[in-house]
Amino acid sequence: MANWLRISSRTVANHIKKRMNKEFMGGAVHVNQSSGLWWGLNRGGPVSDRNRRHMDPLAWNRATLLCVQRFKTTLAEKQHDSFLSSDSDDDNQSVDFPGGKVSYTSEMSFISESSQTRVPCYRVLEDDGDLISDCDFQQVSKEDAVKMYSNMVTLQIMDNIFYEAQRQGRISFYLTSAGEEAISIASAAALSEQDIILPQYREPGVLLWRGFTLQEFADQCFGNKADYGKGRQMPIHYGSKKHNFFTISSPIATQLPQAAGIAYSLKMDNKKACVVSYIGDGGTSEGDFHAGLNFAAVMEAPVIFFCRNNGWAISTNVSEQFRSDGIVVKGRAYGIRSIRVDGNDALAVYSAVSAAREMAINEQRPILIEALTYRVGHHSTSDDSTKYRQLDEIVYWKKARNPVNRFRNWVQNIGWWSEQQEAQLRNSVRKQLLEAIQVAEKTEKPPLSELFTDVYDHPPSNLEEQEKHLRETVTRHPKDYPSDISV
Ligand SMILES: Cc1ncc(C[n+]2csc(CCOP(=O)(O)OP(=O)(O)O)c2C)c(N)n1
Ligand SMILES: [Mg+2]
Repeated sequence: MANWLRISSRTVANHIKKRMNKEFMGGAVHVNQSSGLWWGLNRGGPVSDRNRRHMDPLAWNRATLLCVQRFKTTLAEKQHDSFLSSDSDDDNQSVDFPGGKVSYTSEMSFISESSQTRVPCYRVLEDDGDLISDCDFQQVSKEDAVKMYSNMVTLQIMDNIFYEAQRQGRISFYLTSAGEEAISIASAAALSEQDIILPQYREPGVLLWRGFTLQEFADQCFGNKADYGKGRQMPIHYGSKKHNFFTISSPIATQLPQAAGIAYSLKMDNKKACVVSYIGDGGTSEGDFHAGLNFAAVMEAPVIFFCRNNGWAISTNVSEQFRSDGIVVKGRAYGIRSIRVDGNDALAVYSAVSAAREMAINEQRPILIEALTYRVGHHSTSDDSTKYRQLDEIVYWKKARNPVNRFRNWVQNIGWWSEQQEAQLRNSVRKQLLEAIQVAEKTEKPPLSELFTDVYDHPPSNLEEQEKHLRETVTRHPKDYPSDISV
């Protein structure tokens, strides 16, 4: 990660193209150009039809049946019977414990803390957008590919404009998806609207894909009376019942055990849908990450845990966050099928999520996806990331490994996108956003009374006291509060 940008981004991209080992935060990872599925490795061999262009998740599932095992608790009486009757060689090699039979060994050997090679990273597109030959991927329709790319550009412009609005003091806070646009949008594209989303906070792209309007984003960020949260949450805490998108909650990882529970309810109702819960690399250090994965595995709940490993948890680098080979290896510890994917490759993310969704629903099981990527922006508007990381590192990811440029090259190379469309899209989105911001800014704030509703049926006396106190304060210091708040 040293000499980041002494050479031009194009040179860097070409240089990288020639290398099989890609740099991600936390070390180099071998890039797997075929199926690359971690669970694929478990079943004892590569995909037989290497030229297969269109993935057939069901066929893959059939191929994995051998490794789908659940260790059964041994009944005491069975243990006793087998102890009395057993004389086969096989039985001499293994021994029963609660949880099932295990083989034994007289050799004292500890399991190594890591394997010799890192789990490979599945990718479909080269850094310059060229399709890797002979790779397995889920074909995307022209309509969806154009929508994916248009949404990525929209997200970029939305981030720039809202970020500037925060710098101008018009909104109190903002957080961008820069560098991670492919993750939220390509994963959303691979899902059905019925799938339930439990986000962390860097996934507005999922909402964009599902049709949340720029006005709805602006209303939430400005906390006006059109905001579904009634102005009670910080900006970027979006939520939409209509789009099956749970409202973002600031405490990290709380969404994971909730996701396991919601997925279990889908299972009980025999729904053909799954839950998708996003989490950052930092979030995996929370107890809720482990509780969520364990619950989902034991209950065989149809949930995709999608970890965006972007190298940083605010100022904490992944090397200080965990000692393991990232997140993907943690799946196996919980009995969860897992894959590592290049999060800056929209086609790889789309393909992996499509396959994961099929498996989660058809086999009723959780799946873990670790997407390797990089947070190009500051953590939020409350952060200055140049205080703890090199500027040339940021520039390298922004230019040489940019997921939006990479996908654009692909759609443009196959003739689905043009320079003219690009210019039109950028102009139109920018105009729509500026209008949305103006409308949101002018829209009244929710009445003060709304601050105290929707939690208690009958508000307790201390809350009533606080409400009275707040009204008095606003009346006494009108200059310190927005003039359009009705007291
Ligand atoms: C339970 C909890 N602990 C700490 C925080 C403060 N906090 C907010 S974001 C963050 C870092 C999260 O990093 P990561 O999960 O990698 O997500 P990223 O910001 O990189 O997308 C922390 C520690 C919090 N919100 N909740
Ligand atoms: Mg992170």
